[in-house]
Amino acid sequence: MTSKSELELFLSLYEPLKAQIVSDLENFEANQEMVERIKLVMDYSILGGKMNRGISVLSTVKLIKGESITKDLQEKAIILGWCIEWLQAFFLVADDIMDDSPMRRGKPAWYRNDNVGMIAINDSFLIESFIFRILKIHFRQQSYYIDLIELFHEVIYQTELGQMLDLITSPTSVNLDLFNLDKHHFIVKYKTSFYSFYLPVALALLACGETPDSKSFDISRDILVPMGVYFQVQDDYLDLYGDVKLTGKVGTDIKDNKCSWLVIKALSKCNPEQRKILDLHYGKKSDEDEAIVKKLYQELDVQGMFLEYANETEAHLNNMISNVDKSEINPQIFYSFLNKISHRQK
Ligand code: GPP
Ligand code: MG
Ligand code: MG
Ligand code: MG
Repeated sequence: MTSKSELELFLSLYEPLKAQIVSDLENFEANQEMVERIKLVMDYSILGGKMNRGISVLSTVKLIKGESITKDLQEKAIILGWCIEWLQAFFLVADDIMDDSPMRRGKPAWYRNDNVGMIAINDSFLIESFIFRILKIHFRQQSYYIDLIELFHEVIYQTELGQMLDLITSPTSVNLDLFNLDKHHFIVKYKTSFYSFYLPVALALLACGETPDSKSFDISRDILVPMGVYFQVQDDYLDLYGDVKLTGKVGTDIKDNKCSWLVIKALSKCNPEQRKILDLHYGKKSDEDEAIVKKLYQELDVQGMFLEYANETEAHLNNMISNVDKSEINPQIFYSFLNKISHRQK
């Protein structure tokens, strides 16, 4: 569990960082209209999420350094955490356009607002740039500045590659033969794991003075990437079975013809008649078609298959963590990530 004071500490830097972005805009001759718009975009798209990714940089730094954490290091960890939250907002604003999603964090997706629409594409680019402005302001003098920049660029590239395969595997003309578990694995590993799970720990390690050639980065990647895959399979599950009041979003995977874990499991179990139903109704835009697919999933007990997968995967991840060499990195870091997502509802 994240202690309240840790969350409060994290939140307390939001307004100061926003103010720094705003004052940095003076260097670019931004007028008042632009400043007001940027504040609005930020508040709308950055706040209101779980903020697990952002807070976890500080929690990880604490687990690495123990009592010896300085005020300066604490602040740096929080700033890096906010950079992940900006990264997440940059991706989500764009992803909701691409996925035609109506809702995000309990509100209309940003692009759905009056006078926004496709301007949201540029807004998402701007949110990405805020990351690099903040890194420049706060980390330019650090020996690991270039490592931070390279890490963000690499993770953004990985995420975009995953997003590309997600999108080209869900064309408007449905062909379920395109889907398989290997493809799904690549998609979710790249579109989610690196930025959501590996990045917070890698940032914490850099802030604590580890160099990228240290074994701790490899150990972290080996555990956090499969954990991120599990997290995205949970997301695929919640897309259909989650409670909107908890997830804050309305699922679109069936209508969007997505290569979701659920459809792959249904395909692996269905008989020829059931396959015909899927061919006919998957990836269609109507609620009726979506309901037919959902009913078929129920017949095939896709939820049962997910539950079995979740139990097995959590056991496997726990086992991997129990084998971590404690002299290289504190395994508590990984237990803490797993605890936050274990059988999650949101
Ligand atoms: C989650 O996919 C992946 C992302 C949000 C990464 C997007 C990457 C870009 C380069 C824009 P998802 O569509 O299943 O997420 P959600 O269910 O939250 O819409
Ligand atoms: Mg989406
Ligand atoms: Mg998507
Ligand atoms: Mg999803």
